[in-house]
Amino acid sequence: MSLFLSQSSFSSLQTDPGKIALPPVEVLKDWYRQMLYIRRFEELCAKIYTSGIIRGFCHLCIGQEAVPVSVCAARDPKDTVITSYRCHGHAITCGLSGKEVLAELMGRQGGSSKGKGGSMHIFSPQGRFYGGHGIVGASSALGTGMAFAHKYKNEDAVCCAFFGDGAANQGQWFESMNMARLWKLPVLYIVENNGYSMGTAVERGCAGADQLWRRGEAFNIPGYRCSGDDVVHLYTIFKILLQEVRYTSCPIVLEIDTYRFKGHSMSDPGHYRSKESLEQAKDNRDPLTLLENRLIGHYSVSSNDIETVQDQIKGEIRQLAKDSESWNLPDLYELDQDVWIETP
Ligand SMILES: Cc1ncc(C[n+]2csc(CCOP(=O)(O)OP(=O)(O)O)c2C)c(N)n1
Ligand SMILES: [Mg+2]
Repeated sequence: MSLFLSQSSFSSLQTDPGKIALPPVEVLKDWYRQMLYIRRFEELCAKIYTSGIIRGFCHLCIGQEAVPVSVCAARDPKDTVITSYRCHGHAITCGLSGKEVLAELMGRQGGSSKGKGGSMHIFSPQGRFYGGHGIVGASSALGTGMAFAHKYKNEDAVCCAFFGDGAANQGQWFESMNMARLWKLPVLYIVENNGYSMGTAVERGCAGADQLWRRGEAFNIPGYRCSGDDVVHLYTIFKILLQEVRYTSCPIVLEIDTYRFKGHSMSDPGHYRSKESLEQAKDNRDPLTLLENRLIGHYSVSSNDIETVQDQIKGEIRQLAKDSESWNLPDLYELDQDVWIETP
């Protein structure tokens, strides 16, 4: 295994996946199903939020669905995932059900954190998913600690630590990179560059905005950049980079160029970007449309087949919405459970 993949090999990988065998059409259809589920699920979250039943924060990943689906398709089951508050997609692809995520958002029993954490605190130790964190950049430092644990316990696992372009300015990431390279920790740092940190465009908030992938260079950490719209393309990249991190036990930075179609959170009116630029992105960069076209164009999947998947998901989400009306609030005794209370 190389230490490390050269930029030219990486670039050729982007046009020709080479040694990574592409999965069969049934697997690609399943990725389509997963991305569509996340999209419809989050549209439901938006609706329930607007009705006042989901309180607090709610950050949607609509437009970025290819990222969580591809990483979970490419990872080894023992690899861990940690991310920011924009976490519903990652939670679902790591194995949490729609009910466990939605009930958490609604503060109901059956939520992954017993309905006491909300949208930003979703966990699944069984799915090797460690949140869901509201502190910008926290996932870079916590992910480094998780990679330390993997190495210390000889688990042969890689930690996939996701965070945003805004978080890439956080000092804790730089301290983490120093330790990760020094101690040779198996962590893949993934900057999900969706163009904005709240309402601040990446060019306005980040020095060297077009080179976030190079921010590890001072620590001798290699970095790569790729587009995040095509789930198949992203899968091949995750496969290769996870292998590299696993066999070299050294960190790597991957910057993914993606785009969110909704506001930063539900309360964002989105005045910082024009309607035209948003519509253009929806027309040209939608991961669902890209995969749909690939399935129809290259794999001879019929439009009827696609419609069947769409109808199934619609039915599942409709049922979830109906079920959610009967979910109960946590019992009162839960109030002081799982909470650290200092006694004198
Ligand atoms: C340490 C810290 N500083 C500021 C905030 C407020 N804040 C919440 S989200 C956000 C923007 C982060 O943007 P980015 O990292 O690009 O992630 P995105 O929301 O685009 O996924 C900020 C500044 C916070 N939660 N934590
Ligand atoms: Mg961002």
